[in-house]
Amino acid sequence: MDRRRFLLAGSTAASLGALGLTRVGHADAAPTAAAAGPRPRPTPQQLRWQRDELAMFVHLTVNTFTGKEWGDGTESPSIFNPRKLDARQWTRTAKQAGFRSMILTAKHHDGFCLWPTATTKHSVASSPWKNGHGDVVREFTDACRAEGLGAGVYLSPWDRNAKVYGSGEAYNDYYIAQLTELLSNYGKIVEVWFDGANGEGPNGRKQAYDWPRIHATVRRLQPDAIMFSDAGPDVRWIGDEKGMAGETCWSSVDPASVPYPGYDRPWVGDLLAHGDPHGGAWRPGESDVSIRPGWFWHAEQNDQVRSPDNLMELYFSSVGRNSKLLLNVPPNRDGLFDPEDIAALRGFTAQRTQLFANNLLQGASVHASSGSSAHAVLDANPDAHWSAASAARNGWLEFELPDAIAFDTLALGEAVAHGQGIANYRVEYWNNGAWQTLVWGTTIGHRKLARFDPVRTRKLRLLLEFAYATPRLAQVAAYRGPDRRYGPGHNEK
Ligand code: FUL
Repeated sequence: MDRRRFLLAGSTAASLGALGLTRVGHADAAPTAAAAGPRPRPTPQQLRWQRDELAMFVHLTVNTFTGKEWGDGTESPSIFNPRKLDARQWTRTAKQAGFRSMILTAKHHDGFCLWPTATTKHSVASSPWKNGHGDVVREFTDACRAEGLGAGVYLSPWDRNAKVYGSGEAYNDYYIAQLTELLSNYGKIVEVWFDGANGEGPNGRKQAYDWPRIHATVRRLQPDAIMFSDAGPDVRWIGDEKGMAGETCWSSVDPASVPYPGYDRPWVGDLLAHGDPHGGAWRPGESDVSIRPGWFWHAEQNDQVRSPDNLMELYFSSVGRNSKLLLNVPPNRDGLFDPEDIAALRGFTAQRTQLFANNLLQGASVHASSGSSAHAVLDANPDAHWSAASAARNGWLEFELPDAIAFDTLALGEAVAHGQGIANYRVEYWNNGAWQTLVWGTTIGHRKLARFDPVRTRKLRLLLEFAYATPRLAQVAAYRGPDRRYGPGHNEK
């Protein structure tokens, strides 16, 4: 039985809402009133950000040397000495693995700054690394540019070292001064990461952050940078640190539902995972997760680096659910990525390259319910797309191949430059003289991936059962993985 259809049969209005569905009787139902207004669309910066699909996080600070995950701010800068630090090794690894940008923890919760800031002595300038003349942010941003990667910075709002933390304006001034240094002295910054973790400072006080001023500083100094936090404003946290976006995942949210970073309510995780089809703000989700159990390097975790298979799982549950994967790879005490992590990334890349090498639907004739350019969905170009007739809120695409193909993976993509509207779809394949359901799903968004036991067919169709706006598809692709699970001789359906 199709478990999700069963679920829907007994769904309450609230649970349907969480799935991004309204209680519609069948595929021809009229759009709801909410669909009538203008729907949000990405800015060019948000679109670029999502199309990158893969970004790499780099967690490095005094914790790398103490073995802690959260420093308490009392660490001596004298322990920071990543003797062989080579940011080009990080960026080469990221580039070869197909990542498009990197984000460095310029300052984590312990308050230690990886650049020689004028705001505090608690920085690399007080460390033995390069006799206090080093600047990790400089080496990192230069190395990103040398590999053609975007450079981003994480600047923890929570600071367990700054004496002014928790004092109101004085800390906001301090934080903005640090932000200003990072955004003024290191060239183009593509993403600024605001962590929602917000505890007490050294004096036991919590800080009220001046978010409007912080955001305005970023916009003024780096107008193209994407700002991340639970509450955006440009992209949102996906609500967990497991690399798992909701199976239903809208890029839109209601900004009032998560008013500030660190806003903690029981339902917030679900809201972030799923988004909101009626939300007025375009704020796609970023899935941050570490390649190891910790965010920072710990020797005892060297044998717990995720396998290439596991990284593929993460790819499917993040990028493959309309999110972006921000994968953390922490440098070791020498300031280098470990061979274990590099090997895992190589395996991950080899699997992706192999799996997505050939869209087996190339060569199919394509027919559509209405609209134009149906063939464009076979093209890898995300700007070329099929659009149904503008009043349509459902539709179908049918693919007929000259010869049967065997495949076990499907990739769908909406033309999200125009927004996200598809709420419900089904893929069927022609099997023994009848259409048979292969996949049933809710949202599509930038990219939706599905894996299943291999099937063999000459005909495939995609039924768009309900959309809040004119259905527009940029991609429909079928792939056959080098599937070790089934092996030769597996009896294909
Ligand atoms: C969390 C932090 O507390 C972790 O240490 C890590 O930086 C992660 C990416 O975000 O909120």
